[in-house]
Amino acid sequence: MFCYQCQEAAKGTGCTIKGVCGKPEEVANLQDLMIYTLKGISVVAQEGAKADIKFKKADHYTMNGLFMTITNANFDDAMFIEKIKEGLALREEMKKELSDKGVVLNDLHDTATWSAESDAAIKAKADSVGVGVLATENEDVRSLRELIIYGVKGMAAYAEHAYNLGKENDEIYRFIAKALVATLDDTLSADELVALTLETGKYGVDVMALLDGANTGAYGNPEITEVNIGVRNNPAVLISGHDLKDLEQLLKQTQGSGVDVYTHGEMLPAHYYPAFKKYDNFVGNYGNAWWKQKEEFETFNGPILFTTNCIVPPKAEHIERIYTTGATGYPGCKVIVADEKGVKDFSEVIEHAKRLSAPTEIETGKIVGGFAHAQVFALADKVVEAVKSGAIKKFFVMAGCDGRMKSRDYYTEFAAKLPKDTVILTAGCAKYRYNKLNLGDIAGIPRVLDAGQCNDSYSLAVIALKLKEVFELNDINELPIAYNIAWYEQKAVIVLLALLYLGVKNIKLGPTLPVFLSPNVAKILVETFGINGINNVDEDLEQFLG
Ligand code: FSO
Ligand code: SF4
Repeated sequence: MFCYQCQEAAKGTGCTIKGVCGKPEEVANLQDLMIYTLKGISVVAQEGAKADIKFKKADHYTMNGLFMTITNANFDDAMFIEKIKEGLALREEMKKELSDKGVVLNDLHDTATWSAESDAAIKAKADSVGVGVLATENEDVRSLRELIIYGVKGMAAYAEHAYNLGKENDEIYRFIAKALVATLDDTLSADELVALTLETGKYGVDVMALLDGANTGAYGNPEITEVNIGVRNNPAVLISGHDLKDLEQLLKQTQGSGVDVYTHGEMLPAHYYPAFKKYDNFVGNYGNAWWKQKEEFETFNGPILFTTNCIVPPKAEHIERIYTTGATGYPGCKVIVADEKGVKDFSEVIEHAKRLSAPTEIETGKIVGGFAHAQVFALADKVVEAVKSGAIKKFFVMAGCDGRMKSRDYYTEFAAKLPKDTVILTAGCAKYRYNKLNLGDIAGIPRVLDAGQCNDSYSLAVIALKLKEVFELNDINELPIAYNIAWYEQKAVIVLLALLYLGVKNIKLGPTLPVFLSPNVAKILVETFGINGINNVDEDLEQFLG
């Protein structure tokens, strides 16, 4: 195996024996074969596109397959083998349809022609492509190809949440296919791949806008909300991940059952949506960011439902109360599959909760959030006034991911040391590094404004663009907004590319720069966009405020 797609890649170079995330070699290789298969399907889909033939099934298959390979989403080798078999059959169906319509397919790449009947043959193929990343010898080309693939993985994840709410954008699917095929093209120059990277960012903006519209269209605009972090004395289900449609179905099905529902990790912002407030068993948020789940699942006592990453390989005794759905999976954990109408039956999870104890309290109190674009626009007068009067000197966008590395203590320290006339704009699980610090408020505006999940970084961009308009500036970079972003996995990659596409400069990215950036590609990002790594809190504060 060779994997270097996340911030925790071993030794700052890549995982080669087993993932730091817990991904075994066999699964890593199958994930690479999954991507290989998706490239082949995209090759055929592209041929179809030339003849104006669309393959809706392939669009959805590709979206889900990409999502399954995101860090901490799916550790189940059997699920990958099934999915790959499904993909090979789909690819052959697509070819048949094309040939029936008179499209001649010549000289197809191996990704579009390989086949395997048995599980053993699939595993053998997986082992042969399992270091596929390194097969691209030129390190700059490899770096750009992988940067594009990781961006597209994040894009697919967001597209799938929107799709679950009935919202799609065919152009996004077309781009995903185009991008995957481009990573097979040895004739593309580094400059062309750089251009494609920026184009990935454009579709990153589009997909986040699509998901924002899907979420707010279905559940209303997030509004200022106090979220309880304590517990009640009923049995309960803990729901994690980002999928609001899954949450809605769980809430409906738990009504009147005596079972409560709590959010974990990235599901916290669900509390900000008006539509979920009517459920009186939707009690609060339990615990912190994804990487603390082992301890927190121990004390939660009830069943846990994963709707997306981040899954940490569970303790053996927790496996029987962990359920997965959507793109997620872990060997031994029950999978809840949707029917053709997208309906999921969570009765087994709810019945399971009834047999177990109520959660053990680990903290008490409340956290405040709900500052997505509409809520901030509603407060715009107050915010603009505070900036004009000098009460707010600067905003710090501290969006992104949390992670287990000690070096991330930096973000807690940075938030705590920020001058009192600054405001943090956050989104994603990065917020858990400082959302319980009680940083106070400025004239009634909390000093930590949480817009929501990592995809709601879109809101932060919309807010910045609005402020640019209000202050009549020519460039988004003239605003008193600084960017100190933490990344972990591939959704953060698409968020970053989206910000670059919108023209945001001088982003500080940490706790370490992606190891998949070759020195030359990193240099381009530094020179073109001013991207830079973190140093230490005091020096960085001086650089930002100086
Ligand atoms: Fe966090 Fe995990 Fe949302 Fe990521 S839960 S790390 S960027 O999956 O998706 O912010
Ligand atoms: Fe390593 Fe990250 Fe890949 Fe897991 S996802 S194998 S931790 S680089």
